[in-house]
Amino acid sequence: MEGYLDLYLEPRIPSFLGFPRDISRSKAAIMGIPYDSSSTCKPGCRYAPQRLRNVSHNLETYDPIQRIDVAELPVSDIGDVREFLNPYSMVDIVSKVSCELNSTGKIVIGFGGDHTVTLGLINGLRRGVSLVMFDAHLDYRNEYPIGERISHATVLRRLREGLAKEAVVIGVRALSKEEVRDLERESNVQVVYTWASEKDVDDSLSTLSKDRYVTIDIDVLDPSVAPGVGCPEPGGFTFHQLLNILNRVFDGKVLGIDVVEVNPLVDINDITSYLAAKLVMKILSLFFA
Ligand SMILES: [Mn+2]
Repeated sequence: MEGYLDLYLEPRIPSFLGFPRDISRSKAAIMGIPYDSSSTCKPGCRYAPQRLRNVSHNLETYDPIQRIDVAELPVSDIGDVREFLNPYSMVDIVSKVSCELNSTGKIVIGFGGDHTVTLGLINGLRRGVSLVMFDAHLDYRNEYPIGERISHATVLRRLREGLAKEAVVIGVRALSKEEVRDLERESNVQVVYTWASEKDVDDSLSTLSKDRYVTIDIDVLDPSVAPGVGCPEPGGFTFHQLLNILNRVFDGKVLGIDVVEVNPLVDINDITSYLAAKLVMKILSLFFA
C-alpha cells in the first residue's frame, strides 16, 4: 500500500502556488495527470498541469469572500503521475495513488489531462460515490471512437457501471441521440442543461447523498470564457455562474475533485489556464471555508 507516491509521481517545479510536496502536514493533495491519449478533437491537455502551476504564481492568493490566503492553506502539490499512453495502465496507476492519498485522509485534487483521468481518481477513493459532473458533453457513449470503451467520451457511462451510484451532470448542451436514448433507461443520472433554472440545479443536487465527487470539464464554460479546450461548445456558463453552483455543491461532503480538459496548446494568452488555476484556488477556499 505505502510507497505509490514515490514510485509513480515526479515532482514539478514550480509547484501550484508554491505548495510543498511533503504531505505530512497537509489536508489536501494536488496531483497532475498529464494524459491526453483519448483526446478526439485536439490533443494537448497533457500540458495543463504544469501550465496551471506556472500561471498560479501570477495570481493574487487572497480570497476576499472567505477572507483567507489560499497559499497559506494546508495543501500539498505532490507532482505529476508519470506519463502513460495506455488508458488501462493510467487508470490503474492513478487509482493506486488516489487510494493511498485517501487512506491517509487527504482530499484528492486532480489536474487533467483529458476526462478519462476521472475514472482512476474515483476508482481509488471508493465505489458508489455521488457524482457531480460539470460538462458541456454528456460523455455517456458506450464506445468512442468505435472499439474504445475507455475514453473521454465514455467517462460517465463507465462510472455508472459501479463507481458512481448516482450522478448529476450540469451544464450539458451537446449530446447524441444515442446517448439520450440510453439515458432514458437510467434512473440515477440527472441531466441539468445549461438553460435550466437555479431551482432545477438545487432540486437535482438535493437528491444526492453527501459523499460527493466533483469533476469539472472546463468546456462546461463558454468558449468565450475558456477558449483553450479541445472541443469548444457554444452556450456555456460564465465563471461566476459556475462558482455559484459550486458553492451549493459544497453543502455536502466532497471527497475529491478534478479539473480536466484544459488544453494550453489551443489557448489564447493562457486565459483558460489562468481561469482553471483561479477555479482551483476558489475550490480550495471552499474546502477550508
Ligand atoms: Mn467531458
